[in-house]
Amino acid sequence: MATGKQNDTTKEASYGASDIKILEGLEAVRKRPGMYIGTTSSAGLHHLVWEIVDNSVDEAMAGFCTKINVTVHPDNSITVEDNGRGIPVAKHPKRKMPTLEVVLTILHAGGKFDNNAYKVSGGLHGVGISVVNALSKKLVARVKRDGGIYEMEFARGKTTKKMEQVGKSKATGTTITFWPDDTIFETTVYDYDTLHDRLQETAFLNKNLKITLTDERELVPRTDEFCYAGGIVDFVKYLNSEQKVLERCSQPIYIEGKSDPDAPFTQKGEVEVAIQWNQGYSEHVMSFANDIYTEEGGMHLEGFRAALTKVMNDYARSHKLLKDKDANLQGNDLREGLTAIISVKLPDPQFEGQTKAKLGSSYMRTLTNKIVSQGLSEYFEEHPNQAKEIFKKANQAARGRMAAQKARQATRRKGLLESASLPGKLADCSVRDAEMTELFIVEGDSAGGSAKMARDRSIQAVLPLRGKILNVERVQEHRALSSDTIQALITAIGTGVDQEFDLSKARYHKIVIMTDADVDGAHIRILLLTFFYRYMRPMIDAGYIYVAQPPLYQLKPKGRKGGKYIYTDEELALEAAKYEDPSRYTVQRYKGLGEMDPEQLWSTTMEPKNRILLKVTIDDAMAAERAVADLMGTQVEKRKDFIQTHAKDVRFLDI
Ligand code: 0RA
Repeated sequence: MATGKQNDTTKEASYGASDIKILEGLEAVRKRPGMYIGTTSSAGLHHLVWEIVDNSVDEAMAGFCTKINVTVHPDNSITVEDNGRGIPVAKHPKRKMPTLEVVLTILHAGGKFDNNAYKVSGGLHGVGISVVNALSKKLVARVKRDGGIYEMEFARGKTTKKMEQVGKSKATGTTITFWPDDTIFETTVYDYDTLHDRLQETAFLNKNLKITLTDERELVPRTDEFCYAGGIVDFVKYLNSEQKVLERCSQPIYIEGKSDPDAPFTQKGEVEVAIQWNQGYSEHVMSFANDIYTEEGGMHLEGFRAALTKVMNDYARSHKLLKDKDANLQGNDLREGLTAIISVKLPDPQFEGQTKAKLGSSYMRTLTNKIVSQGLSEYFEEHPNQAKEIFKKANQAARGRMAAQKARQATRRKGLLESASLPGKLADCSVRDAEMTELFIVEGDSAGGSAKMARDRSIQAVLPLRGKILNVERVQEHRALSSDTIQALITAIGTGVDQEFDLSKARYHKIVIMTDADVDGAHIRILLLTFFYRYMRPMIDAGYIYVAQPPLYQLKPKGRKGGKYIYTDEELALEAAKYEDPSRYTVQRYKGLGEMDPEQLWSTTMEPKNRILLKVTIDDAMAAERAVADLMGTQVEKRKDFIQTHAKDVRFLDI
């Protein structure tokens, strides 16, 4: 085990507490992978790719790299190739081995030896590429640098082939191929969409950086190429691509700025913001620090919001654009239909919060506020026509807010949002302990009838919904809340919504969405999920929302009673293959819950010991927000299309 620091540059000093890790070898990583990559699940498997790519992106941020290629090979090994400077190959002054070997075999030596101002891997992720090496059953590194091509191989963090020169080249760059260790990871199968979305996001955040993703596991390899000359402006356009934007505002507002040139290291930073309003009602603001998605927001987001509210109220007042001269527009009014990306860079970002996804560096609030305030006032002064349209929307939002407040007060007076008067349609259960009880939300009266007969009435309640529920993304809050179906839902659940939401008042700890396995069922499910996402998000966070899985088929052997329930098409193929001869069995397809008798519905879908429930979690906020917008936005045709083609696919809420 090494003592003291791995290298003696000043940069390492800023790692502070994490210096302790330097004392450990790669064995520690293999013993406790979770400490280094969070988890050994699929998320951890993908983390290996981010770790390498982040290093390549650092090269790009420092101005040395323009291209990153990521390839998934048929055996789920991964190659990441970049045209950066290449990992140094010269002998390391302290360690008497090639620097390449140091970087790959010694923990935390991944931190660059130079002084790039901003690093992706400088923050919470930056465990170093040695961690990828430790968790790979094999890794091959190939470096072009100093006129040569060099290669070196490892297995589970140990050198298996010393570095050797294998050719000559005037180019520079690094190519890492690794085979994740299947004795460590729960799965070694890479998910294309996960790689796609993250790499696309990285490309948006790094203007003109060209990233390609190739999947060689397909018969015909699939390739996607991401390169955005507009950077985060293109990101905002992309997020709004399924929405109608304000008519005169087809070009997002772009603002950038940086700290004073003489600011000390601890106060340095750059801020980039892109803003565009659409005609919808929800807010889609995403913030990043050094390319890391700050899901919990933080100082940069606070600075942005404060600037937006202040500048817009000042402008509106001085240009007589306020409907009510005395009342300010509230932040919420200004952010209705707002899509924005806030991307900041800083040398030593501090992350805090539950998932370390909140930027804590407080000077970034002041800096972001200052830069956004200046940029936004300039924009409004120079674009009075756009300003008029934006403020018209904000005034409408303010009016909607006041109407919603009235509607809520009225409903509260009627006691509708309280659990006092439960909806007539609800067949409640007898047990009152919410931890034990379940509410089945069922599509249609007939399936509702079956479910009521089938259920265990002590702990299972049933709420049939008539017809489609309102698309809450497309209407303002006061309309959503005055819909009968939605009121029934809110009342039955008991928590209230929005500011009044109170998780402890939930009348059931399992809310089970049970819809038909067809396009209409999928549509209703998506609408319900959108409702929960917008108005009762803590229910999702608490793990209270589920989707039932009714069987799609029943396969019956000829001449025998009973049969096997089948839940997926893959399973059907597997089961049918056991018979070979199609004349020996029949397949019944269940199109709707109503086709099952109560006994069948109970044993296949509702009975706790047999059923399959899928828990709804929000894993990827970007995918969720985007899918909700895609599906629920103002463009009806696209929505129909999407629902037809993705009828069974509700992965956007990572079910
Ligand atoms: C150590 C030092 C330098 C660059 C790198 C590592 C480096 C690592 C990776 C991982 C993937 N691609 C990479 N590219 C570069 C600085 C090199 C210099 O000062 O010339």
